[in-house]
Amino acid sequence: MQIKKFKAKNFSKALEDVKKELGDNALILNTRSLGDGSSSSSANAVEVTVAIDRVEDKDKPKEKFEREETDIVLENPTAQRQEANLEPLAKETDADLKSLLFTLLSQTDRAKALGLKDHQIELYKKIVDNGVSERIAAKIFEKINTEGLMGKKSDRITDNLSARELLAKIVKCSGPIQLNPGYPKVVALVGPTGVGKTTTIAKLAADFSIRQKKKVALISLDTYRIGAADQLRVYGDIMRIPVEVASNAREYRKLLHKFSDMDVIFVDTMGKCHKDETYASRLNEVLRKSGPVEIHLTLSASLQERVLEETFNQFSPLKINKVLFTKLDEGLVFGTLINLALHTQLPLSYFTNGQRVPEDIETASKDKVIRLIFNLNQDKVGV
Ligand SMILES: Nc1nc2c(ncn2[C@@H]2O[C@H](COP(=O)(O)OP(=O)(O)O)[C@@H](O)[C@H]2O)c(=O)[nH]1
Ligand SMILES: [Mg+2]
Repeated sequence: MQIKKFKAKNFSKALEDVKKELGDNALILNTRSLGDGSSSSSANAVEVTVAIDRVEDKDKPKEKFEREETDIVLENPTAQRQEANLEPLAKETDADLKSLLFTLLSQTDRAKALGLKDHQIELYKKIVDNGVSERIAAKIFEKINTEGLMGKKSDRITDNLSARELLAKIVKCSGPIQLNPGYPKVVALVGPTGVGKTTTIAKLAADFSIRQKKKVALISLDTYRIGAADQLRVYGDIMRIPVEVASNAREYRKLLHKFSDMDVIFVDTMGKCHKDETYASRLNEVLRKSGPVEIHLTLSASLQERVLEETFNQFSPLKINKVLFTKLDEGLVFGTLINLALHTQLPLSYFTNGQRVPEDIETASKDKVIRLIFNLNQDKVGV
């Protein structure tokens, strides 16, 4: 790989020179103005630095500049999972350097280097600024540009719709909790302290008991004996539904037996410290080994992606079934929902978006995720 500088009167002339000499495959690393930028200051007022594979005879066909490839196969969940560990596909020594340079570029230059058309760069930025990983965004545009989605030509509106469609494919939603015929459905919420598990259980319990007229019981699994079940008791008293506390597997199984004529049993969990590495496996002992249970990992949309991934990893000994996102009202970026969906390969169950019990909860939907990422409000369907 070589680095080459081009000086010219202005950027468009410099880019014209780059294109003339190196074709479309040069990667713009940097641009800067020389002198004070006034037209009279210097004949060569700007400088554009580019990276190229090697200087070629311009009449020869140019080799394609290899950029960091991001091959998320959107239709294939197994492949998605594998690709989640993004390894730069360094086929040759040069590739390492290229990928390093690629990460040093500005977001716009990276978008350009990915071959995005001008009207796509704005859309790319919008998606990435809202937290969708660049790896996913790059793959989306690669698909748009290679497959001509929807059989239409690429323009701002078509590409916007295609991007939404492709992003939506990554997210899976489970729909509301399905009850069992004739025996209780057991649903446990696990997750870090403070994400909103107890509040969410109160919302769900209200929905099933008051709106759907089902028989609901609540169990607080207080394995640390810290007496934190009071909050749940208050909700139980208001809704007139039974609340019990279990401190160990034996007590928990007794309660499951006691509530065997219920339609649904919600299990609230609490842990003093989720850094405790044995926590998830201890919960597993109690929850999984006591009969069928649907475990919803409860995560707050206001947490950073790194924390969300770490939490998911910490809780994965539990064999989580679904992910429930709380505090959407406090989230700043929502691309994390897509990134995490790809990382975990788990369906989303519910979203909560406020502290009000029972109102602030809804069944998770792809549509909502896309509206959040594209900043579209409820009834605005345009682009
Ligand atoms: N803004 C907002 N706050 C929430 C939401 N859900 C729960 N909370 C608040 O988060 C705090 C912790 O909730 P709690 O249910 O006790 O969390 P837990 O420790 O996971 O059981 C409380 O102040 C709740 O009112 C939500 O969707 N949005
Ligand atoms: Mg709680």
